[in-house]
Amino acid sequence: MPLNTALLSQACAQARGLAIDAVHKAGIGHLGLPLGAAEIGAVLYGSALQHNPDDPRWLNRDRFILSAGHGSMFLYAWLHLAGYDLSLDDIKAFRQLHSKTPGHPEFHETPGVECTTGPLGQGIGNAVGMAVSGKMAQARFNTPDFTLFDNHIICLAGDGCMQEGVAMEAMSFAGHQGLDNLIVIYDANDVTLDAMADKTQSEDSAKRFKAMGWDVISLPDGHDLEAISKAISKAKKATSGRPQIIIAKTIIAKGIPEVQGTNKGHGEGGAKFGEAARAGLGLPADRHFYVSDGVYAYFAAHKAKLQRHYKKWIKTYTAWRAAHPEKAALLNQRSEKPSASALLEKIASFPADAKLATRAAGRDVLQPLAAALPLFVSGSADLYGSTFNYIATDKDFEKADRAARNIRYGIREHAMAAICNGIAYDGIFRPSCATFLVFTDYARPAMRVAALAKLPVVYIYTHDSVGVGEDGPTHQPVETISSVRLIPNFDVIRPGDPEETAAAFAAALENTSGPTLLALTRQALPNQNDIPVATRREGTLKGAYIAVAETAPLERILIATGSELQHAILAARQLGAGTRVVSMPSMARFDGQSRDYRESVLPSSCQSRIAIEAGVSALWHKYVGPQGRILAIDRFGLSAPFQVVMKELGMTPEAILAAAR
Ligand SMILES: Cc1ncc(C[n+]2csc(CCOP(=O)(O)OP(=O)(O)O)c2C)c(N)n1
Repeated sequence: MPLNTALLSQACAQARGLAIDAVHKAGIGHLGLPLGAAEIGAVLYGSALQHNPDDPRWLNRDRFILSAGHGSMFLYAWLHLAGYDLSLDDIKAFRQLHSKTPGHPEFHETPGVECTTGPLGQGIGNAVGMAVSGKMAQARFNTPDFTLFDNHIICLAGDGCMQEGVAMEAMSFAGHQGLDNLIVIYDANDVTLDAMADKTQSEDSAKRFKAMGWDVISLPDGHDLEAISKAISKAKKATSGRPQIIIAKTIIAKGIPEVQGTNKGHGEGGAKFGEAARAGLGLPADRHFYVSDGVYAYFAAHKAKLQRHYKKWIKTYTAWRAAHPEKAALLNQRSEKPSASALLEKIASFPADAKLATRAAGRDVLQPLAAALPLFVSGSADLYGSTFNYIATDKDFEKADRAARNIRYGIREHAMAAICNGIAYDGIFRPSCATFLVFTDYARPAMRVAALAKLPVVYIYTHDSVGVGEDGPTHQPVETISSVRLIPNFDVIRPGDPEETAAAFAAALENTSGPTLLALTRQALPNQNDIPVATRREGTLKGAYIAVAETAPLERILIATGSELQHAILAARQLGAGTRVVSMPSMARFDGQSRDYRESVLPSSCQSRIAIEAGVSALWHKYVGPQGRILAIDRFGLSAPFQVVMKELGMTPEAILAAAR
């Protein structure tokens, strides 16, 4: 069908008008992208995207990701026109409290918004993650007789995204993996926020993308509806086995002559010329937030057409379910919430005399869990040999094997975390990934978004303290654990022995409303065999529990996590019958328990408390109170064998005894 360019041009003018009016009303926002990329929006939502506005989570929809999240009014205007559940009133409430149109797009808040974006570059990582998820879904669910998944992932990104390291990490990974279900549209308007882009960039982007294994489609006029349509259709039909990037030359803030094509057009600066701009666009002076009947009618007819295609797919899906009930059951598992106690039943208890690092316990625990949860996928940033989270019965995810569940990310921690977010947004597979805990700092921006967007990503981060030993302070996290504990909606679990590790993994997989970080040791720890297995497992699920109970009136409480649990238990034996040991693998889980439970573990009548953890003292004040003592490491570590480092920095039973006395 030929493109209805006359109508789509009107839609562009009206989408521009919605952005001008919304930004003007809010007094803040970004006009540059919604105006500069209006024609791209018109082609996507008016023709190219395979979607159904009435079923925004349709499994086989094209995913559209606005990586340049500051241009949120672009998305809101086109979602409204396309017929999503987003009214003109919602657009009038742009950036207001509890609106469906927040400053930057937020997952869960607006139908049709696939990802929370705004931190530049993240969306490209998310799109790559969705492309991975799409490839896995094709391999696991398409059959010779039925094609369930044939959708594309389309991402709109600007110069800002392209300048970010995470985008280049992710694009390099996508090129290597040959993710040909991925299309990036580069809104190359040569403008960023402060200045023209040539102040800060001069590379030949096309050559760079080609060198990374992408096909580059040049679009010299990103306002030519026919040309945009041809470029997207060429990208969708490409058979090269490579991801596609369309470099679209656009004019930022097109439609506001006073600022267009300059960095003054990026933000709300153009809004003061709004009335003249609206007149220039042919919009009625007396009707703001204007959409013509003709434009609504076009999109209504287009939606009806999309729905015919959708209904055909539903028929295919129904027949597929009947023909492949085992695959259908597997696909259904995506919306099941695993129960930690049921998962723990799959994990045999460790031998009483086991002495192993919690990373090694993690390896043993991961295998039955991966068997129980076939949609669970693993990954490591070139450290499987140390993080031990390879699914042993599975293979490497690669071009020739898209069903495999181990993803080798290379040394790209930030992209790894952003790609995991993409997999999690997609909601079919359950992503986990691994590196050394200290390299949280390389992945943190994406980890923060995971918490904000309530994504159930599991981080299996090992080498969790100065117990790393000889690699020295560059590799020894001290502030890292506490810094992640500070992120809202983020569970951090630092288990102290193999059974606590089993429960930590089960807890992480049970949590489907946010991320969980598992902090695991490099060095071996004894199995705390004097404490019943059930006590350690159930106690870990609660975040903290009484590991060793006092046998006389309570005199003092020792609180420990991870590798320091063993020291607290040894010290308690010497301190006598009035000493209690509390193991606290997860502050967040403990804080979520009832007041009665918390009081039963840490009774307010006992203020004589000592906390010990091989990390900064930061959050421990809350648990030991003003009269308590904290044995912590408020400095960087040391390069030496781990026993020497631990002793030098006071992580010993003797140090606890000295503090107690
Ligand atoms: C990680 C990150 N750094 C900085 C910002 C603030 N910021 C928002 S938009 C922008 C400029 C982006 O330029 P570009 O992608 O070219 O967008 P355009 O000017 O074309 O709208 C900046 C620096 C941000 N959102 N995220």
